[in-house]
Amino acid sequence: MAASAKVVYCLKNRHKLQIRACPQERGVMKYLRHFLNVSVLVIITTFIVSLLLEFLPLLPQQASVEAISIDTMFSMHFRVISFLFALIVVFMLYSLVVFRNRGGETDPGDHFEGNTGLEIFWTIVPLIIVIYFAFIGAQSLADVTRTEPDALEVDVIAFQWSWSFEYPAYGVTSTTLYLPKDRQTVLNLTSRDVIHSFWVPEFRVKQDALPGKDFVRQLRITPIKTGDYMVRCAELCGGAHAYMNSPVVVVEPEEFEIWLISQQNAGETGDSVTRGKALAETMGCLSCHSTDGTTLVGPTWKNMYGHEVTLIDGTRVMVDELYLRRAILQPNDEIVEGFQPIMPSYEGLLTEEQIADLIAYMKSLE
Ligand code: HEC
Ligand SMILES: [Cu+2]
Repeated sequence: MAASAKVVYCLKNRHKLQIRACPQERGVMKYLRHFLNVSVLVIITTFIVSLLLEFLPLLPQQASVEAISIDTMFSMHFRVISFLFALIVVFMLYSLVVFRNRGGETDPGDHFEGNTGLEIFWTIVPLIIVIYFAFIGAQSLADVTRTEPDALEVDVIAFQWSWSFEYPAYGVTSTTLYLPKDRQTVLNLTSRDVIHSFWVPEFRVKQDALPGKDFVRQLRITPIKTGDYMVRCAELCGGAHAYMNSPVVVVEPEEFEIWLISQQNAGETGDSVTRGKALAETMGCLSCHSTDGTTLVGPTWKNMYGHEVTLIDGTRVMVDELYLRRAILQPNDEIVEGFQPIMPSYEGLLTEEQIADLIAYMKSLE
């Protein structure tokens, strides 16, 4: 293009090109230089921010198969986010510095009427990216919910404010979730009271536990790293929600078998007090009651038996076996002074023998 033709083109397309200094050719070049500067800065910033996000320890360690597919999506999002961040921040800072008012500039800025080409571009490109993300999101969902035939079944019971884990195929109940490495475990989640949510950050996946037998929720985990983890509740569920943690231990398959056998034996042996102690742990009594004199959500069990207790209506009651029985089955009939009526009833949840074991354990705590 000859210089004069360029000037005419420039004038005609003034609004499209958004050129302040038109028709001088110098203006076009100046404008292009800014665009080049900004593009280079955007690329550099994107690179630095995504490196930072990649190498900062933002996520806990990857301890399950499910974590891998979720983290892959995370890092793709991090890269897109880095670019969007750079696009906004670089343009803003560049304009602030380079186009600042150097004094004496009182003219209003140029008026622009939009740019159809640019608008189509910035609609289509994000649309394609979002559709692509929806696609890999669906793929990842299929990955983390894939069912394997030889999965280990564990029934997880959530309650205020602890967890209980049952292995129905082995008749074992535990307060620690033991899992074999490299084998899929399917967790059947339920709640005894309000909504809780099962979450081990190292496994990434999370699922609510809902009250009611018809609302069993499943979560599948295939651990790939042995070690100690912690399940926490991810749904605000009352006073001690923040302390609703239980240990999760991932072991080699052989070690898992040994643990199962030791648990099965433990259930058969032991006297009433030992069984009662184990029961108080698995039923979650000890998340509200201490055995060493400290007051938790409920009264301590230390020195409880054989002493008088004051109820909220002022009456004094002797703590004997009958009182303990009532306290377990109809906890809200007699409320201990200074406490809230929040203890759940265990009517129908415990056998006569289990109630006797619990009472034997409470009697032993002096
Ligand atoms: C959600 C918390 C919570 C859980 C779980 C819980 N309790 Fe309680 N418990 C309380 C509170 C609060 C009180 C005091 C208010 C009352 O009397 O109901 C209490 C009172 C008692 C008392 C009377 C204590 C006294 O000093 O007179 C006994 C006995 C008792 N609980 C036994 C149990 C047993 C056994 C279990 C497990 C099977 C259990 N509790 C589970 C909260 C809990
Ligand atoms: Cu909870």
